[in-house]
Amino acid sequence: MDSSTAARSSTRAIRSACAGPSRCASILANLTEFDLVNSLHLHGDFFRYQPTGTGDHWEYTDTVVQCQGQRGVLEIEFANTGTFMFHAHQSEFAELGWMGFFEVEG
Ligand SMILES: [Cu+2]
Repeated sequence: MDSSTAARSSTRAIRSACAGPSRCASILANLTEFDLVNSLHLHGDFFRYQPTGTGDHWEYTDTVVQCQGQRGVLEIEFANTGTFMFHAHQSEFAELGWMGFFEVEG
């Protein structure tokens, strides 16, 4: 899979269907085969990120960069309702459509 393949499956809105109305946790993994590095950037809020999903180290950020096969746990606790864009932070991937939206409902 490359970024354009990943993009085709990522342009849909993701509704917050997690435990609370504004908190989402998921595994973020770079499973692209031909792109050495990929990233995720969130607009309008920050999130907690735990590299590899192990240990006690958490980052508080709005951007994560992952090499091939890298993964981590991502927790977003939205402070507000609304539509929040996320996209790859490489312009060429975003231009291919690697972007989507979290629809956060109250
Ligand atoms: Cu942006």
